Amino acid sequence: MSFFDMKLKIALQKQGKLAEGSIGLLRKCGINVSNGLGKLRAEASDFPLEIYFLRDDDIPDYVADGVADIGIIGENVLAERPQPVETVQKLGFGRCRLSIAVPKRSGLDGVDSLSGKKIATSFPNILTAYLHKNSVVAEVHEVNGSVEIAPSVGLADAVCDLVSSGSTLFTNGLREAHVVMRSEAVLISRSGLEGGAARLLDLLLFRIRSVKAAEQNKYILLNAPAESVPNISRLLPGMRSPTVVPLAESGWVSLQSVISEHEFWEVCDELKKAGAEGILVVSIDQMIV
Ligand code: PRT
Ligand code: ZN
Repeated sequence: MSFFDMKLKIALQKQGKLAEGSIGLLRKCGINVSNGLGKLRAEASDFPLEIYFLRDDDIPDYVADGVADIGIIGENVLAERPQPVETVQKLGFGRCRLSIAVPKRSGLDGVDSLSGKKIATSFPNILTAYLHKNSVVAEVHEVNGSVEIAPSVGLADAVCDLVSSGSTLFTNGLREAHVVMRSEAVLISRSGLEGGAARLLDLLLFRIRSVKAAEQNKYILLNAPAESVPNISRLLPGMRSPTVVPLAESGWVSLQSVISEHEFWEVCDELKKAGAEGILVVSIDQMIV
């Protein structure tokens, strides 16, 4: 098969917390996927990509076995059940933490207080390693799903589960006591991917990194007196240096640059003190660095 007939095969979660973010990321990379209801396989129209929709837990197996070349999963899945795959890129969505939570009025608190207790979890390996590291001997009770109800039905004293907003814990009368690990969505690939698939992965990674760089940065435009350009340039160095264009009103310029989102708020006051006016901050779609 020639390089031009090849397709990179990616495994994505069919339904759940990562499904929307995964398709959304591809869309931002200019790759559109029609995920018809109930479909298990789809093709992208504008990139040589074949998509398999699977349960998230099955994705590392499919990638390790070579059925798919790459996949998107939460880091927690691999941490629980390591597989011979490589993590090639953190993706910045699907952020959550795996935490030990205890009933609000249980009196349980420090890690030591878990000694001899029963903890329900879908992540027995990660939890066992965490307890071992903290020299705590507790009973790890594996459950699949609805972990948060285990204490109220008398199945366990505490839970170890994924948390994002914390509202599930709250509504079940639980309090987050210890963060065991933090996780986000990652792109994984089969170890030793080579040939056409490796080249297509490089092309895809280039797009993903451009999208991620763009998400972390803003395009900024402002007006300022010409004499303040050196000062403002120091605050907004941009990718090389800011663009400076004269305004129709003499003695004034428009200054344009790129700045990381969090830095913007840090320098905003200083920009104003340096004489900046009419500051516009604009989102960037792609950023080729
Ligand atoms: O059917 P399939 O097996 O594919 O789905 P699943 O039910 O196993 O997975 P899913 O969709 O729940 O999670 C997929 C991945 O999303 C996880 O492996 C994590 O990496 C990531 N992720 C991010 C989360 C959450 N946030 C999350 N909040 N996974 C699960 N949750 C659940 C958590 O288990 C709890 O029930 O959401 C609830 C807590 O949410 P909050 O907002 O109330 O704290
Ligand atoms: Zn799952």
